[in-house]
Amino acid sequence: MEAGGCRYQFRIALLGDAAVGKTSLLRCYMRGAPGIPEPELELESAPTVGVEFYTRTVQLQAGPRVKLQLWDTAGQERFRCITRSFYRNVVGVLLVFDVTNRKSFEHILDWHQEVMATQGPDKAIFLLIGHKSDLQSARCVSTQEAEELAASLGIGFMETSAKSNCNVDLAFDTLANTIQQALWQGAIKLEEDWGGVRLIQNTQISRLPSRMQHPGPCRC
Ligand SMILES: Nc1nc2c(ncn2[C@@H]2O[C@H](COP(=O)(O)OP(=O)(O)OP(=O)(O)O)[C@@H](O)[C@H]2O)c(=O)[nH]1
Ligand SMILES: [Mg+2]
Repeated sequence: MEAGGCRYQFRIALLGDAAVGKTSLLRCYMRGAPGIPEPELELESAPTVGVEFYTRTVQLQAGPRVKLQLWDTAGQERFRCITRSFYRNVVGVLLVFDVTNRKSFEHILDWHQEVMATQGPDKAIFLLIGHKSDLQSARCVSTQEAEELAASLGIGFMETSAKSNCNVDLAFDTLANTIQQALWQGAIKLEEDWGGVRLIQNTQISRLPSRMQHPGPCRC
């Protein structure tokens, strides 16, 4: 994947209803980043305002390292005009619902449709996430029906928990590896006016995660 001293950056967004656990999932993933001390995991309790982003560099299965730029979006409707403006420039989307919240599952089609309408077909790679899998007794969406929804959309599915740190790294790794494969197979192409996949200089790759609120246009 390296070419002339450059590497790739994949821009990935987490989308889904308010309080499904997007921020907790992402912070749990960031705890595993190299060079970051692992504090006690505290699940997020404050709603996200607008959009926040994080970065983490990962080693993909086929060998290359890529920088993941991870966009955590607010699920609340009142921030939708902000979050919508980011859909076009992502290559990967984690579509997150809460396995104990039926409505959040039913809204997944809307989230998927919104991104597709912005991007056109075949641009973004999606992964459906059934989150809070630790809450088995409160579950109201079965694994089977979520698998069926994912199959009908032609996307992958995984269940995660930030509380028990279950499948968190696997979810992000799976999405990143799928993007990389699509890039190699030519299903996704680099385009100058599209921020989903970008070539970046080696010197710009930071192994430390960063975080910023309301970043505006990003030029990495
Ligand atoms: N049991 C359990 N609770 C979780 C898990 N992940 C998040 N939560 C709880 O779910 C609630 C919402 O979590 P957030 O991460 O803020 O949800 P969000 O999707 O980012 O919400 P918005 O930013 O408003 O869109 C909080 O009370 C968390 O503590 C999990 O894996 N298991
Ligand atoms: Mg949040």
